[in-house]
Amino acid sequence: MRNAELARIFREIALYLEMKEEPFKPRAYGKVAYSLEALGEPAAEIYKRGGLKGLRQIPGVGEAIAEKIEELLKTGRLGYYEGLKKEVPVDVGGLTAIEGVGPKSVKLLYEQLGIKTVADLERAARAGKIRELAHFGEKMEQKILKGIEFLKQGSGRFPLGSVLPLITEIEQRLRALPQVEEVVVAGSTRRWKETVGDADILAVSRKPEKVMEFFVAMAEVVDIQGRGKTKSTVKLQNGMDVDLRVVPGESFGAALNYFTGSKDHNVALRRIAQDKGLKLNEYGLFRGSKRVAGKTEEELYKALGLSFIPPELRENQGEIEAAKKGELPDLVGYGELRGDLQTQTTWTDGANSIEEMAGQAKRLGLEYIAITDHTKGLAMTGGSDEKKLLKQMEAIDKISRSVKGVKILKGAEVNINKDGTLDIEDKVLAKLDVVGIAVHSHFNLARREMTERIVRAMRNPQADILFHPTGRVIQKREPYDVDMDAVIRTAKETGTVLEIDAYPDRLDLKDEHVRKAVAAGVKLVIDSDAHSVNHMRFLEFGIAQARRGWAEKKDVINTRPLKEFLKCLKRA
Ligand code: DGT
Ligand code: CA
Ligand code: CA
Ligand code: ZN
Repeated sequence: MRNAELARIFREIALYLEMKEEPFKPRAYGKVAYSLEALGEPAAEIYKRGGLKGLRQIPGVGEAIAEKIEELLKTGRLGYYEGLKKEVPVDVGGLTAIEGVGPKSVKLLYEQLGIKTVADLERAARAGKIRELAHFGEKMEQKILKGIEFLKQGSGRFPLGSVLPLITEIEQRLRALPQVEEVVVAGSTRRWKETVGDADILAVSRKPEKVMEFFVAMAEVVDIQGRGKTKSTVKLQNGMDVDLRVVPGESFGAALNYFTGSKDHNVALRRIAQDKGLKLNEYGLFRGSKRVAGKTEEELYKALGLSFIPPELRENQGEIEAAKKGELPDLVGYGELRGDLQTQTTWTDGANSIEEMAGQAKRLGLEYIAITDHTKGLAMTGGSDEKKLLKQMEAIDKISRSVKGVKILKGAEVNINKDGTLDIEDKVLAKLDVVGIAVHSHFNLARREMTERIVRAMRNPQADILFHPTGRVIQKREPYDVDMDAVIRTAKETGTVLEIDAYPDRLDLKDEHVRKAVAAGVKLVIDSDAHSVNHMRFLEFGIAQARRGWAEKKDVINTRPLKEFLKCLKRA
């Protein structure tokens, strides 16, 4: 059983326990789901190596949960989970994915209308049955329908973060075959799009039949959609399709370029080739029947009179014109971050202690990490009030005396109240090293009110960084209705930093907003928003997002050494 599947089951257990209004337990199971998802290796491997004791090393996993993981790994089933499911036999994961529908609503909907699936709910809402229920009403009915529509738009696509580990694993398996000379993942995955429709893998081999034979026989394959000598498509257990193409070495660059896309980028490149009297396709760049380039992408771009365009920019959004003039941005690089400015710990809803988070930052080669637990407005996470925050500052001072090699900054993720004030007093905020502010409530304000609220909060002299500026959660929650141009203007005016939240289902700012912010000269940070040590490696998704938004190293202030970073903050 894969980590993603284990995580799904524990997340459902958390939802069922919340439905039963059990205290504490839902959060504990939720944390385990988080940890499993972000684990660097399969839990099955950990179990094989270290048994129950090994499993208990996973953050948030105690004895009882370790035994449950064991049961799942050994039998593929879990009695406890099946018992919960029997009481309320519904698609709790699917239903709660709809914005505004929580576990308690799911229970009511099941008990009163027998609703088990999203399709049932949609039917009932369309028939006007939801508005008749106590606690629901017509507004809620409309909201549910809107939420279902939103989910449908995203269906069939997968957040990159949820499928990249599997895609990479398949890539590595193929690379290990003796018949394979080279393997690269192309398509939207190589461009680091936030969601992918299917995975496109390219291999160089002189024995394509053997490679295809291996590919279609992989354990995850549930259906072979097509099988040819050089091209096959399979559907995996998780519902995602994977295309594999085997090409000869001399056209590898051209094939890689073609299958990396985007389609619009390809079309524009082909036009440039035509203007030069050349022909470009997935086999190479040709003058008549003579191949003038195609072995590498570098020689291909060069032959077209362009500088090399990094995959993250290939969306036909001006990159070709810039490459022609030699004016492509010098993108911020993977591995260039020196700090992480948003992390949560066991002080609120994180799975790891301050020491553990700092230790992980150090292992990842970071020089500084800010601890930014939630504040009191987010009561369900045990958010800090002034007193607790001061206590945490003392704790950090103490821990800092023993933890060497990484600077622990005192921070907070402070809630922006409905009126744009903050939920922690300024004089306490002034004692912190770095203050992040974020919207966590009243998501549905009208555009003007929401914009004024956020702008007012940004004008607070204590507010260094605006965390996840639009609040969107990919395929789960739409961004709040806010005028991003006004936010970007205010950031510039006040020196407030905008965050790119690297957590793979947020990636907020999105690429086009990053690009606008960069153009306006606004400072950015890339943060993991880690709720467990395993989440810190998500930083690379944030770097990819920054690159998709044309950001350079100078635009991202946590590429700088600590002192310089701190000088970039408003309060410095
Ligand atoms: P996705 O899968 O929807 O996330 O997006 P992509 O970009 O991976 O698209 P996909 O898988 O349909 O095709 C992979 C690449 O192959 C695509 O980025 C560009 C190339 N390609 C596919 N169809 C066409 C086409 O009709 N014309 C051109 N020029 N290129 C195409
Ligand atoms: Ca694709
Ligand atoms: Ca494809
Ligand atoms: Zn949190």
